Amino acid sequence: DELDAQQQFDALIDADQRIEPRDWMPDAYRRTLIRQISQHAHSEIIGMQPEANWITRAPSLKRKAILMAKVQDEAGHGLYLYSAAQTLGITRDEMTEQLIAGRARYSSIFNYLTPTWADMGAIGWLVDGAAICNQVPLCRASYGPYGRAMVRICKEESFHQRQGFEILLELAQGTPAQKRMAQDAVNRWYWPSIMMFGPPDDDSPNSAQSMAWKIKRFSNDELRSRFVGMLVPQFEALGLECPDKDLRFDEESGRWITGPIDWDEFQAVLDGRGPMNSQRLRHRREAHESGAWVREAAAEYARKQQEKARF
Ligand code: FAQ
Repeated sequence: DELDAQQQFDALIDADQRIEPRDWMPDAYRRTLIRQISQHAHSEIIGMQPEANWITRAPSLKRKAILMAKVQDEAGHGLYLYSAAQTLGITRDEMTEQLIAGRARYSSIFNYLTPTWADMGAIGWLVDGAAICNQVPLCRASYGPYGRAMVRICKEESFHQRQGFEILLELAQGTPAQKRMAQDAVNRWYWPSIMMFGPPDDDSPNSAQSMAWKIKRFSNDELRSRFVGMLVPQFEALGLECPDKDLRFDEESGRWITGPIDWDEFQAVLDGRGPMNSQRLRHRREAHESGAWVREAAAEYARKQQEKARF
């Protein structure tokens, strides 16, 4: 029977059909999805912090409203993704526990500082830009609930990217000091955003299997190359300089080749030694603890409603 089920699963994947929660799936497929989707959800939730840092200091009421909406969108993305992961048999409590205990991964990118307003522009342009490049192909991921969650998330990410680009454009066309601030933020976020795509292909243990299962559709390096290619004309439109002086288009492979990437820095951030790792986790833990009464009240309310419904 297991053999039959495996054949049916393989046939669905071959035919580019979707796997749904009630379908049989190999354990390793389930585990891989739980890993990727929960990491992705945690990234959205931790990813609220670098920008939330600027909500109270946004330079105008309009900017404040836009930034608040963006940070709320990220909370929403986290919730869809936790829900998608729950369809695979893990609970929200388990995932939260893994995150606040420091046992779960979330994107390296959210462990960097946001010292200036221009960082809000650089995050929107570069971080959301990288997120879109990586996530548009995930709309076709073989697991139904993940792919469907991605569709809406990508639409919102496009708006996020535009708002970041527009912040940078305004600064780049402002006073010399504002332009310097924009360039400085881009210099600090450029390389970390390049690293978001994950390790190089020959050092990416999960890629081959995830691509065979059609969870990932392109390799880390393919997506990274596509992303930097997209940035080139946008740097020009902004009138800012690309920090990668060695960036070039390779005719033969049809790919953009970046200068050397500091993979030691990437590894240090993954190991918890990035500039903001401990603060991000501490903040998440405190928020979880101070929200305990809300969870208790909600559970008690649900219990009372159920009791009422019984009579
Ligand atoms: N950071 O074998 P691979 C956003 C880990 S966007 C930390 O290549 P895989 C929007 C990887 O987990 C950010 N860890 O792994 C937003 C694995 O470790 P493990 C979130 C990383 O899974 C914008 C190991 O290295 N987006 O949140 C990173 O095939 C602004 C080996 O790597 C997603 O999660 C990294 N950058 O490929 C929100 C997208 N890269 O688990 C707020 C979905 C790799 O074996 C504000 N995820 N690792 O211990 C993916 O597409 C994939 O999981 C990759 C990694 C491409 C990230």
